Amino acid sequence: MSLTLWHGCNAATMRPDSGQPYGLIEDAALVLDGPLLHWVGARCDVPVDMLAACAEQHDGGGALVTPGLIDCHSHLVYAGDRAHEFELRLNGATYEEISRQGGGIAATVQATRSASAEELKLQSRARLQQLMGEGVTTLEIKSGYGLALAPERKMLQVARALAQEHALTVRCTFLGAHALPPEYAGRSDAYVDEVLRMLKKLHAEGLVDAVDAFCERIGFSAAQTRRVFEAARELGLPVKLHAEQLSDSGGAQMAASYSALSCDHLEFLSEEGAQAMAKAGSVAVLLPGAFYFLRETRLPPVDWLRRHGVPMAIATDCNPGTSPCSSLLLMLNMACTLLRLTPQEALAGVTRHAARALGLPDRGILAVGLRADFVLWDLQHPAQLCYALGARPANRVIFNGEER
Ligand code: DI6
Ligand code: FE
Repeated sequence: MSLTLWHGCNAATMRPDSGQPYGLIEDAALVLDGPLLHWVGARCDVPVDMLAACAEQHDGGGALVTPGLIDCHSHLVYAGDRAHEFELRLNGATYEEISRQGGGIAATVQATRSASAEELKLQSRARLQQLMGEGVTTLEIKSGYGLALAPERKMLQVARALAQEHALTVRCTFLGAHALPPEYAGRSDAYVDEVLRMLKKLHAEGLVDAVDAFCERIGFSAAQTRRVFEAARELGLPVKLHAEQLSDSGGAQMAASYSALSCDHLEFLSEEGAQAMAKAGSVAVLLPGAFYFLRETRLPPVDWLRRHGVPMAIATDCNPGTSPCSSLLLMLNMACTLLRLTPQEALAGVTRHAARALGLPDRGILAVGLRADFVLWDLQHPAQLCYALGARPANRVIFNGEER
């Protein structure tokens, strides 16, 4: 057995059971067996025979180690941007007015449909590499700017191709029920029929890891969302939901009844919704970028989520309309300043709880038997990751046991 030792570091393991804030271990050692963590603890406690079996040794130089960061909600694959719309909004137009005039999601759908796969990949790659530069090792990417079979397939294929070309894990979520495409105007139930057909085909092609929907006044009703979830259940796919972002439509309770991995946004979540999520084990994914960019004033009910023990994750929601952002570290800061999470909660939100929001129990904390995905930061304390605005602390990333 050939092992690898990483030492000379302080490890924020993010283990909830360690009794230390951030699961912190000072002067830590991590022993890797290939792509997996074989031993994690204080340097002075590494068993002597194990140390002798470590063919390779790396000195972290006093770095702070965290689990690889996980962005569990993004719409990273899209074409074009909506800076013009941003300008219109600042000149007084509302998000809903713009979308009625053919802007909004429809504008990105048009741009994404007309882009070649190569062009779409090129534009998306820049965003993906920005996330990777901040220590992201697992990323969720949703479809939902194609809204027809061929362009939805193109988006998911681009997401899979990006995963092939980079050292990170990408999970692909089918979001066919994101918006009503113009050719189905006034026929939303017929479009949901089409969503079900697309889902079956794209799943058969191996392009779908989970299913999402936008349950909202300007999206799909709870009844329509149910149909999508029923289809996902038949295929054995987990579900998640854009819920209670602009109004309370009871989406969270409904999603919880399908044991949703997560409910996301949640500014208008009711206490009953929070209780239902707790019971189902669904994660609350909070998206401070969209909250900020839309200048929302209604905060997600963090106190209820805490009280009922709903795990909270934080993600970028990277998308051209409501969160044009590819910085997960900035989201950590905003989760603290805007949503009032503690730095420890925020960091759990991009590690342990984000892993759970993706149904990936093999990562998100530094513990024996889990993946060796971790980041060595040139920092002294984990709160520094949440504190600085727009900083990108120097880091080295170990993915799947190897430095990338
Ligand atoms: N909620 C959002 O905030 C984004 N999608 C969604 O379901 C908005 C996407 C866009 O405006 O392009
Ligand atoms: Fe989103």
